[in-house]
Amino acid sequence: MSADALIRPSAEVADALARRAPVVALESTIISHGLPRPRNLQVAVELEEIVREAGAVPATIAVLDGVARIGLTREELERVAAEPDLRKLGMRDLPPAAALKASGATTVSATSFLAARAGVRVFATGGLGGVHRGWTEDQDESADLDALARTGIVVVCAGVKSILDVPATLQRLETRGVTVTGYRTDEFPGFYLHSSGLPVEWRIDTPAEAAAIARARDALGGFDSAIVVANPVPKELQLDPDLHDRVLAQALEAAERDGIKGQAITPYLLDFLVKGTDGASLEANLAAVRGNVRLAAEIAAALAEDR
Ligand code: PSU
Ligand code: MN
Repeated sequence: MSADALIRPSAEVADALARRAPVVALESTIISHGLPRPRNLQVAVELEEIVREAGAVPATIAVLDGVARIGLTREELERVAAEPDLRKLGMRDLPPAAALKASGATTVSATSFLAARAGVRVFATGGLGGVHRGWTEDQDESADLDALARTGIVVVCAGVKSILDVPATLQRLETRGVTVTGYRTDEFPGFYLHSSGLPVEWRIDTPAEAAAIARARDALGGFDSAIVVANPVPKELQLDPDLHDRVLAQALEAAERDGIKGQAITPYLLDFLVKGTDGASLEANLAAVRGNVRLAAEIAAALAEDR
């Protein structure tokens, strides 16, 4: 088995990579597990369009029948959006998925790993996974953090999901050597919220600066870690902070009562928030993702310039 047999870029993505044209990786777990149907398919298509409008090639990543696909056709996107019980694949799930010819949506950890292996340098998502509240008991820390600590990619996100223990997550990112920057902000974004209220040490104001940081990392050598570009949802599109805090408290209580743990907890909490806010959290989530995808395309273009 060779990597070429297991990681397959679409013809369009392969061509763009060969021409050194800008490519943006997109994850599929947000489609399959993070958003309600049938809106999820619409969003998946819309995100690819945003990348194209900004002059880059989208590469939505998923594993289909054991092969990691870098760039999906419309039919394949439909499959990811519609298939019930599609697996959620983190980085550690990639070997069994490949060997057993399974299919699944890829999380931030698996998507960044596969994107980097395929030569894609920029990746956009909503909010990163991280350290869960109650981590002292459950030790639940998303594999996203470890993957980002050893994958040389630029990941554009609206911070980490606000369902998490955000200060603990930022601490882990520091410990694991992941570079964190705030895009046009001095405060770390709060996913559904414009700000988490926590400071971010490096502020950048242009896609060119993000690209320059990635180049500097590569030039220094020895770094195989991600650069996080934390891009806040615009204030006018954020979820109402009071509503956020109230419904999140209910969601955490319900998860505890229902004994939800492990891989199921993130989709459970996100879904609870969508229902408990009458869809307002979904709109804020989508606004954040759209902005991240657009910015990722601009950074990919800036990185492509000097080649
Ligand atoms: N961003 C979103 N919605 C999501 C996710 C990210 O706006 O659903 C997904 C990502 O795939 C991320 C995953 O990797 O949630 C984290 O899951 P866990 O906490 O189980 O590691
Ligand atoms: Mn987890």
